[in-house]
Amino acid sequence: MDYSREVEHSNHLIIRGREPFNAEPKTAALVEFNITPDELVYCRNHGPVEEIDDETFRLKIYGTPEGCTSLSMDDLQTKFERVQIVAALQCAGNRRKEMNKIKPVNGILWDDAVICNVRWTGARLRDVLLDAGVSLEGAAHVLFESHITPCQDDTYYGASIELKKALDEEGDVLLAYEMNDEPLSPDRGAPIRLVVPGYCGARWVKWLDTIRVSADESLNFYQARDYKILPPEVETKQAASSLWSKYPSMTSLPLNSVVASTTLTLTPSGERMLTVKGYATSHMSARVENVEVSTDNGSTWLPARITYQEGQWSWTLWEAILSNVEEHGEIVCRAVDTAGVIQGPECKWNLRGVAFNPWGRRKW
Ligand SMILES: Nc1nc2c(c(=O)[nH]1)N[C@H]1C(S)=C(S)[C@@H](COP(=O)(O)O)O[C@H]1N2
Ligand SMILES: [Mo]
Repeated sequence: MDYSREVEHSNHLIIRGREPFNAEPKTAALVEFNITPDELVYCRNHGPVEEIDDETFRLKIYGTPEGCTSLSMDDLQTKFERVQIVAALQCAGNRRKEMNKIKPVNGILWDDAVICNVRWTGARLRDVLLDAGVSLEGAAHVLFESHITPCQDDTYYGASIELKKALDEEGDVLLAYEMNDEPLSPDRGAPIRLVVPGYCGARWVKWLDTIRVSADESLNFYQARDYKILPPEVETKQAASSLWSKYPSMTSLPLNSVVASTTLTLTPSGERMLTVKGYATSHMSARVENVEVSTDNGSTWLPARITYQEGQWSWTLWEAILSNVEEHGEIVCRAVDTAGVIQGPECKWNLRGVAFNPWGRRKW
């Protein structure tokens, strides 16, 4: 693959791979911001990151009365309502390094910072599909493709979501052209990236150039033969090869929480205080309602204070201040959602190391 036109990346990230460029920030730095600044947003790529000329760029939409319609960036930015939403973007492989300790998994050994929370601006996918007059007869899925840049495992990067999510007025699926009120950077998929609030990062196609509707899901590698939770007994790539089609592709990630930082301080009277910070995310069917922490491995829990949550799709930031703690110990955290689901202490192993969500843990 040709990486000669690769753009420069943020130097605030820990590099997990150079070609393709894969990197994440330090988790402790990440949770200091409600809205993640661009230089702390992780980069997850299956191919080179290139700069696309947005003057000549056109987004193709198939299935219109003409067969295919194409939109320029100007069309997208002026003909459709400009919609802004705050949404967390999280890679399905977040926390993979921890799952790898149970038994080796396939994939980049990500720590727990392959997540960000930013403000996206763009046109609603719904508005664009309806305006283009796409025939929805027999359709159940919307397919997204990026042919502009190459990728590792297929001839193009592709994904799909259910038509229902795409057309849902509250689904907030966007064709985004700005992040944090700035035009998208090449790293974020400029000029257009799909934003699917509540779904794992793999569906948020960057450098999006083609949209179509279909009765079936995308057959692209990243939809059909990756990003799936295989049962624990599937232990090798070879065993997995004939099984991918039997398991559903991932949509929303499960309830999760992570301890991002611990700071020990001494009060004037010599008492040790521990400040603990972290983030939590929920499955899209609910919101994080509260987060609890424990210094005795879950025998007793104390409530953390939620310091940030915004709209329907943001992450949740939390903080807990514990007094009179030992000099060293381990803090664990768990999230509870509005549907009453409590994050559990363990999570089953799976070959691709996705959706890892046991209690968060950090030693101090
Ligand atoms: N075209 C394209 N889109 C893509 C990818 C990719 O490799 N190519 N990676 C996906 C994955 S797995 C994730 S987690 C997110 C990462 O987005 P980011 O690099 O902006 O953080 O983009 C998704 N969209
Ligand atoms: Mo991902």
